[in-house]
Amino acid sequence: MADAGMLRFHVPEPEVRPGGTPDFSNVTIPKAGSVPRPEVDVDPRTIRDMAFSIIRVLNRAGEAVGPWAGLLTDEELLEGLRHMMALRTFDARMQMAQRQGKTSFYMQHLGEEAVSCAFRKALKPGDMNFPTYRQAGLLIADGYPMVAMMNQIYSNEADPLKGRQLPIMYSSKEHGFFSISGNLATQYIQAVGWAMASAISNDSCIAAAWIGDGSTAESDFHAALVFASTYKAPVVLNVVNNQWAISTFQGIARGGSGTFAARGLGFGIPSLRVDGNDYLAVHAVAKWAIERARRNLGPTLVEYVTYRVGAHSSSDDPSAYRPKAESDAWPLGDPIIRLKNHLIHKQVWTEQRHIQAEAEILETVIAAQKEAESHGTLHAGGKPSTRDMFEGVYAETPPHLRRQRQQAGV
Ligand SMILES: Cc1ncc(C[n+]2csc(CCOP(=O)(O)OP(=O)(O)O)c2C)c(N)n1
Ligand SMILES: [Mg+2]
Repeated sequence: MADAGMLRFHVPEPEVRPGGTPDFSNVTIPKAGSVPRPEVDVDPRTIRDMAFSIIRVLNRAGEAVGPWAGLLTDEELLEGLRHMMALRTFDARMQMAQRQGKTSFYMQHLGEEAVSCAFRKALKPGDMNFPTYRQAGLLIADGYPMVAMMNQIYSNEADPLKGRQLPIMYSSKEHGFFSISGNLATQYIQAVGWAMASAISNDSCIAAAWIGDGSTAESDFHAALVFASTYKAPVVLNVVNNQWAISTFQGIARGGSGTFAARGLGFGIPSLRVDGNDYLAVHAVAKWAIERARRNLGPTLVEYVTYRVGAHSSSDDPSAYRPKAESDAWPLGDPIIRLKNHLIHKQVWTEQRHIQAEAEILETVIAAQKEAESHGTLHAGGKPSTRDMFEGVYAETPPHLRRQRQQAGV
């Protein structure tokens, strides 16, 4: 039969599978400092190529170079390093707590710490994030107590969310962290709506939407872009491309668009790609996008190019779908090591002080964990009251819930 009559469709496949040799030669990495920094009121049509490049500040020698460098003081950089180290240590302890049965579920940020930690420092109090489950750095870098996060993970008697949410789905209005939803992408359109509401009420607070590469396949992502571009909403549209969506590689959700940032171009939204493992670059690009929102210049789409080094969650085993050494081959390195090397290069940090800081941070995290565990863990100690299930949900309890509450005797 003639080939012309045979219809086909295409299923993208990752370059390498378990057992193969990791290969990222298809990921083009521009030199640090090589991407220009346009004015924030630039005509979006003139910067379309930025959706296909990668803004980078830290070079291999640990120097900060180019037009996006120089925004942070040494003190701010040292603080950033501590935030990322704290998040990594917190993750390791909580992952272990999950294995010990103290919580049912955990999700790590390994390799992606710079994205949420650096972005938070570019925001102002009152700004609102609409995060996914992989942005706990927004809380840590804003000084939200680790004990409160652990109480939530343990669903114990001090859980601020009273056991109503899956572990790690934090919520804190005071810290600009909107309740996480397990239904992926719903938060993206909510962020745009919140930003529009902020403008309607003549406020000065902006919104930040967060989504993973895989979840951009959802309709909500596209609907959010329509609203954001049409109404020039004061929102930053963040896409964290960590190469994987559980076992699905990023090529599936990206499809033919070349990059995730390029998705914004069809909407006339300025769209940038940034090295997600470069604390300085993430912060600089976040500042640029946030200033655009604050100055009523409209939305910006930012793709953070990073790599999910850990498993998707405590329920996942990545050795089933990708080579074990793939993370070692990732060409953008590790965000903590890169910032550490930069600070050592600047002579404001040493290997010795780094080791000491690791020990101090571990001690702080263990102390927080002890305190949280004194309020209970999944199967032991204090629990939220059954009563909490009925309270704080409706202004007036509907009759069927009143009946259920009576039956439960609470
Ligand atoms: C609407 C919806 N579809 C599917 C899922 C199941 N699910 C949970 S996480 C996930 C992968 C998301 O990947 P990505 O958006 O790349 O974020 P990452 O986990 O890599 O940070 C999927 C498919 C879900 N929670 N919600
Ligand atoms: Mg992903």
